[in-house]
Amino acid sequence: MQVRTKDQTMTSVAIASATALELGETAKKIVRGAERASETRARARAIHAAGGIDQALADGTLLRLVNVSLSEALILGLLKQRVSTFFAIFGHGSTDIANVLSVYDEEGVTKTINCRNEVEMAHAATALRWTYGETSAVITSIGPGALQALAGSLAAASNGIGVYHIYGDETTFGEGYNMQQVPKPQQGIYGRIAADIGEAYTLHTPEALREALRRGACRVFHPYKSGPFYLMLPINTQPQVLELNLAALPQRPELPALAPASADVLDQACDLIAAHARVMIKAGGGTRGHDDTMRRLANAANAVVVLSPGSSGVLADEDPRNMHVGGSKGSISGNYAMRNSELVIMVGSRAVCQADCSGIGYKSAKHVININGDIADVTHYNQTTALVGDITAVANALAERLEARGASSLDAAKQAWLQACLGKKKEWRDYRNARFAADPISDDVWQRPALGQPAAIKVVADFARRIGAVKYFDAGDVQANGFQVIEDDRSGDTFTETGASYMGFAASALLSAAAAKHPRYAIAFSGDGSFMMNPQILIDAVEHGIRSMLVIFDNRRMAAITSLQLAQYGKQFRTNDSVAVDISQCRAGCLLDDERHGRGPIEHPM
Ligand SMILES: Cc1ncc(C[n+]2csc(CCOP(=O)(O)OP(=O)(O)O)c2C)c(N)n1
Ligand SMILES: [Mg+2]
Repeated sequence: MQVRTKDQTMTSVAIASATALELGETAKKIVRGAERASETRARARAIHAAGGIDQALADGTLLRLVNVSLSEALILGLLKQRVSTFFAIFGHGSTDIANVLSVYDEEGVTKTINCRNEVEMAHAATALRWTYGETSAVITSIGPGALQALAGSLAAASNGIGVYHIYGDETTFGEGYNMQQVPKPQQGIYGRIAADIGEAYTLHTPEALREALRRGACRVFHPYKSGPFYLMLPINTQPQVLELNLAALPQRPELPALAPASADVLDQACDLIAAHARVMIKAGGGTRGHDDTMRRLANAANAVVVLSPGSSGVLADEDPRNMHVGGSKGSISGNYAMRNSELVIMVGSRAVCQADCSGIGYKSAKHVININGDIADVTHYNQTTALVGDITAVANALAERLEARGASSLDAAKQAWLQACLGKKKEWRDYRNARFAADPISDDVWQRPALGQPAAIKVVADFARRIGAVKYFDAGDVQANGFQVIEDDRSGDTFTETGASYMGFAASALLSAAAAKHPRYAIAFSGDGSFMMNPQILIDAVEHGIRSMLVIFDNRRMAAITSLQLAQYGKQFRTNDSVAVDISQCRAGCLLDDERHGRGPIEHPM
């Protein structure tokens, strides 16, 4: 038997009383936690019942002054900007915000979509805004999850798509580098990396939320230069309670369309158009959605139009003024127009690879008229008449003045230019048709005849057109062949991620349908290499009941790079696969999903 010393006894008593005290504290915390949870639920119910946070504030069911955790305040702030969809993979860096979302989801105010890969969900959020105009937020943990989402957000940054990214972050206590921090004695490294890709704000203090969301709104809802905004959410500040005036949370900015205040610059542009016979319009990615105005401007200026991969459909495929895409992977007609035009009207284009870095474009150009909202982009070329502002506002004003002027002395020469371009368009058509009609070629990999990729893409693109499906294109040859093959009659039917050319975008983009209010039937066009980057969609599609199609153009190699290697160095190196994968077996997941939702199997085009 062991006899206790006095010290030991005292220690035990001390421990016993401390434990009793702690238990009391814990009990109080539990009661406070329960109270807070029920207040959270009451707020969520009020918002749901009123049909939105502004309505609940207006009818008084939601108090203006509330005491809430930073995590809940952030959700309320995003709701104020009409952001209620979250693509999430939670971790120890984001369980507090997850806990709040669980209540708001249950009350039908938010929708949180759990995903299997952060790159995939970043793409889904990008596709949601791009396709449907619906803004969402991506939520990750700290460290690897955040870095994966950050990598994926390059697609949003490159294509100018507004998305919120919320990452768990290191505590503001500065305890030294913890697990999943970058192991260096330096502050806020993740926030700094994110700020280099877009704009970032670290919520070091709960009260800073208002400023963070004001900056976020300006970036995410910027009228022509939107992009990802990163909110770094330290683990320790998430549960901190702040007093918040809900009415003061920044709203989504509503900005009027801008155009030059003086008509002089428009008259200068009209004079230039009248004085040149060979006029072309370069319709960049920014012209998406400005279809009517661009068609009007093309007619008024008696010009031909060269498209970017991102602006397919801005002019209808058959429109005689549509010369299709130009650049290094451009069309015969698009490149002819780019090489021979004397006056270039740039619209919503930032003059990158498919615009002119290929060296194909603008060898004969004497002057540029540039329509763009961004001062750096609008002044990209020398000899520019800069029409700064919103595309529809500016292009309509220009078209109106051109229409009022009527006939130009160069009309016959302008007509001859149009006819020359049309001749090239016919050449391009014939060139494409020959490839569409070509017999299957014998294929070493498959050991049997196989359809060439342009012909195969055409089959699927025609099917998409017939059923009105939205098309997503992945990187590689599939992408380049894709934007040469498709024949859209309006913008918004094709999304080809040419900004970053991120392998895995197309398959991941299908996940956007899980969040969209009115999802369209979607088809992802992916190469085998691209699909292997993000196969998670096969499970996420089943989990979230997505009805869509993933078509894999399987040449068992990363062909775009193989052909570059062959062209540059005469031999391929490590860009082909030796593993035979029967990708068709993956369809089981989709069929299972169809059965689960009581729908018939999807028509299969190939
Ligand atoms: C995530 C990512 N990694 C690497 C690249 C570089 N890259 C561009 S296209 C390509 C090959 C694409 O192969 P696949 O999807 O099979 O299409 P294919 O060219 O064979 O039609 C690669 C490796 C990229 N764009 N994105
Ligand atoms: Mg391939």
